[in-house]
Amino acid sequence: MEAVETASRSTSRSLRRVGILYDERMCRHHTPDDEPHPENPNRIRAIWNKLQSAGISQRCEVLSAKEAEDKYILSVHGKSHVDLIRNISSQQYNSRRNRIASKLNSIYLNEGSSEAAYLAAGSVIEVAKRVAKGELDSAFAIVRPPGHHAEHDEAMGFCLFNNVAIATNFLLNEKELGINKILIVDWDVHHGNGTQKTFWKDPRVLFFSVHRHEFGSFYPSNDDGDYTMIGEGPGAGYNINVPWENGRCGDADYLAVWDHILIPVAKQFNPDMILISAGFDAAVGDPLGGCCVTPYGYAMLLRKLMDFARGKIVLALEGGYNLASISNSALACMEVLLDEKIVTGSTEAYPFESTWRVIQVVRQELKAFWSVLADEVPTKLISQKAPIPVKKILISSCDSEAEDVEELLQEVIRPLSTLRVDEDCRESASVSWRSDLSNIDIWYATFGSNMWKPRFLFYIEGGQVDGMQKLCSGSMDKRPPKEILWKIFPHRLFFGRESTRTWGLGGVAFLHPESKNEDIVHMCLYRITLEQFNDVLHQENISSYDMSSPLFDLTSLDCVKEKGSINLEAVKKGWYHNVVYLGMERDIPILTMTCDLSDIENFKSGKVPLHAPSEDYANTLVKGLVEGGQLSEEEAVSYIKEAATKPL
Ligand code: X5A
Ligand code: ZN
Repeated sequence: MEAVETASRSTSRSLRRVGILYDERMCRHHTPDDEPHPENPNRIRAIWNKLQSAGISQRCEVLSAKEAEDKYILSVHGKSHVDLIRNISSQQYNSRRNRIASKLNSIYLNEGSSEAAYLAAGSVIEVAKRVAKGELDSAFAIVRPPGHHAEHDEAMGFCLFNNVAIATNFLLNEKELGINKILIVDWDVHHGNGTQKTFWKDPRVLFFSVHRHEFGSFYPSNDDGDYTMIGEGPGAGYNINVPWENGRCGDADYLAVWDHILIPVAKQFNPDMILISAGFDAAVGDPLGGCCVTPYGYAMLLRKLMDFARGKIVLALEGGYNLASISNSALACMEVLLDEKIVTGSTEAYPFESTWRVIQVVRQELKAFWSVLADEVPTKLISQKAPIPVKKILISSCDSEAEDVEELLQEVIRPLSTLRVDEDCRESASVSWRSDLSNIDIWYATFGSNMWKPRFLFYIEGGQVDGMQKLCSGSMDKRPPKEILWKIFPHRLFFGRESTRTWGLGGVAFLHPESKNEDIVHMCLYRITLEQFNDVLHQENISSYDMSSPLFDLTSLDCVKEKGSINLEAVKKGWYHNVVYLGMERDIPILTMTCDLSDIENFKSGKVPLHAPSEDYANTLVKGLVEGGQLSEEEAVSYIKEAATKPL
């Protein structure tokens, strides 16, 4: 029976047996109120749909997820962590879940999180086992939540269990599988801190991670991902970090690292199996990554690894937040696993000078352990470099680029013309209103934490500033404000509401929408486009509104000039849904966003509490005011204090 069935299928199936695992149950992990979040269920749905419509899944063995057994998870995580993740979705945690999540770094939890976490870990075990046994040649596990940031006792960076680390230990511990040496390649744009720590002293596992680092300022924002972190004791030399100094790295940079570090070392290490922490957030168009690896680039990176471990390769999804980019990248990888398209060619662009510098320091650091790294990289090669990125590095943890995705794609030759990022990675529905409103400038007048410029820039560029719990998606148009101006207005500043996700306990700033002569408020005005203003409004008033049409358009602008303020129905639950007109400055309207008059009544009656700001929040306001040059630190502190204590 079995033989007959296999034979009849083999016409459509690939000669190579490739496994693919997808399971809808992993979509049940999502934000509690379905607030928008980059790590959302649509990521794996998008990949799965793409692979189905491209006819890929039909040529693969399709597997469904299995929950990991605790004993396997415990090979990586502590008991208390496993207990927490197992129980977090149970009823008795209903009231505590959000509080627990808010204490963790970049984590949300809901009633589907436990099951998804167990399934993600179990799925990577499942495909890895089948590849190890030879039932499959290679496989891709389309899992979430991702895993590589999760540490022994800590969920972080959208990760609950470290899926790849758990599967790696599983393979090593099942002795009869005959897998004694494993190469983990982590090409997610973030450092795989959890995986690194798991195998820090373990020479059976060669952990290789290439990631944005920017001298410790890119997430997870510490020195763990530095090139000096090479492992310890018997594991010394078996941990290799390639830390980018800047964003915008693309195919040429990654390929140079492959050719001059990873591939030679892989040859010498000679792994029995390769696991790839396959995040696609270094892909062109990713909102968090700010890099520009094309699907063709990913195909090349994978192709070069297929020559090792007799092609026994498992890919496990990690990050990747642009649905079109991750789908196309995953498709390109699947075509490599199926070995049906020949991937050749070269990229036209050169690596950055910084890339060659990083390659050299990594080789220097590790040459005592890997003789293949001993030689100097030929000067002739190093002289082939792209200009240094022009954009200066702020405190930024995100560097999403000003250029358009299409423009970036022009930089590389794409031999596989079908494998390109669709135009609609700029989000399909929203089109014409954006170009219309992108030509209109307004002054966005800020009175809260947005007065501090680095903070405000995250609403434009995306990412999150240190100490901020919430991640900003940024604006679609990432051009910085054209001008900044400070001004005083006759309005009342006050603080209300009990706590926020971003700042914890304490009130946040509001502006009384009506003016009064005895009041003054210091405001920082940013000249941005009306399109950007819409994206800021959206981020300040988190809701499920999809931005297929603008929140505030030209008609609203006319209306607000006439009436003084306008309430935005689409985001009426947001705290800053009232747009207030503050006059003109050099023929450009000044707008701000705050609560509406009915909220003022509720604050006055005590129905909604007035509340002094937290220290962190107040400090951010002071920082903004002082950097803006309007007030001395002392004056700023007392200005905030007065606003926080004077009755409404
Ligand atoms: C798996 C992954 C990113 C976390 C970023 C938090 N995590 N700001 O890509
Ligand atoms: Zn990532």
